[in-house]
Amino acid sequence: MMQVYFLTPFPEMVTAVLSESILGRAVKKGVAAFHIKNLFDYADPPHYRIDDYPFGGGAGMILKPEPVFRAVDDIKNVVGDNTKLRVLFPTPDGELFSHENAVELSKESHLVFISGHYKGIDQRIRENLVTDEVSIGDFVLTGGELPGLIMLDAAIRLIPGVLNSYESAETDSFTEHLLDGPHYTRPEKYRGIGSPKVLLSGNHKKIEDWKKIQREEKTKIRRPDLWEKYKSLE
Ligand code: 6GU
Repeated sequence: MMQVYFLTPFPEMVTAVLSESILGRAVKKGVAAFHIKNLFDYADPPHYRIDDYPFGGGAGMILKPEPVFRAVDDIKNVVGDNTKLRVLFPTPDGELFSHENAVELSKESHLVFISGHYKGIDQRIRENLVTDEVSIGDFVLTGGELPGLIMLDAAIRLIPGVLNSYESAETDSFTEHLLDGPHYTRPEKYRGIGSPKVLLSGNHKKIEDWKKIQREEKTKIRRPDLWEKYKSLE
């Protein structure tokens, strides 16, 4: 079972997502366990501050090292010294997250996500605790919870037994460096708009050829970068 630890000043944000839908089902199935830790619980009394002004000045507040180091100590005390922790810090200055990263994470036994809502986090956290600094794209979000949850969602759905056959990940976009193609269902004709005849032909070879062409054409136009990768592997 994958053990996932989430360190955050806003635990409710994370709980809400992890208890619903397929991620919630992964817990019920015993595939993953989520441990959400409130960073304020690791701050010092009497003020329980987890952020402070940056040394050297500048705009914004910085996440202090103590709450994060203590929370990670807590995790290490539970899992033991011989357990390898993958510690992820979602940040816009990280490496771009991709399907390959999701596949890699889905095979790990212990994941830790650290999220702050500040201008930054103390560099000593990054250099001494974090193993992966990861971004989900070239835009800036208010905190690391949403991107962390996105990475988790992408990884957990790939663990065998999480998805049922109807939700199968095998023909997802990116699995073969091709985007997913179009899908149709009943009714065959809706508001005068028909469905591709080939899909109703019963000719499996023809259907598979058509689906492949659809995926290739879409990828070529929409994602020339993926298309180059796909062609180089063919
Ligand atoms: Cl991982 N974090 C934040 N705060 N903003 C982002 C991001 C991550 N990836 C893109 N924008």
